[in-house]
Amino acid sequence: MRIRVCTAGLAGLIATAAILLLAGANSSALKAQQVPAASTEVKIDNFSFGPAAITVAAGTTVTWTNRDDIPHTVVSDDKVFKSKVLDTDEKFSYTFAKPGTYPYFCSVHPKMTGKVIVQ
Ligand SMILES: [Cu+2]
Repeated sequence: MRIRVCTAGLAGLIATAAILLLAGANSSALKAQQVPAASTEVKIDNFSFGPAAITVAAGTTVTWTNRDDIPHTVVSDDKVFKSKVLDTDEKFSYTFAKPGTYPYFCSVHPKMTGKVIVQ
């Protein structure tokens, strides 16, 4: 599952790069436009967040999906975001507007930790 997500993210980056290259010398107008809102996924499986640490651009929406057969939560150390208890296949999303480092954990299993770095 992690590989599929990473591949999708890479494909998006390649597509973006290709568009910028195709735009050529007159790319300034294109660059002035905002890139569509990005999103990325974190899987919760086997009592861990995968990837445990991700780096995203400001404005990115991160979606956590519980692939475990155990309930988990996604709770920011600094109380920036807090999911309800996620049962199997339930999701939680949060959009990171501001740059910073956002450590988080599972309140059911506090040894489960991860972080989102927003640039
Ligand atoms: Cu948990």
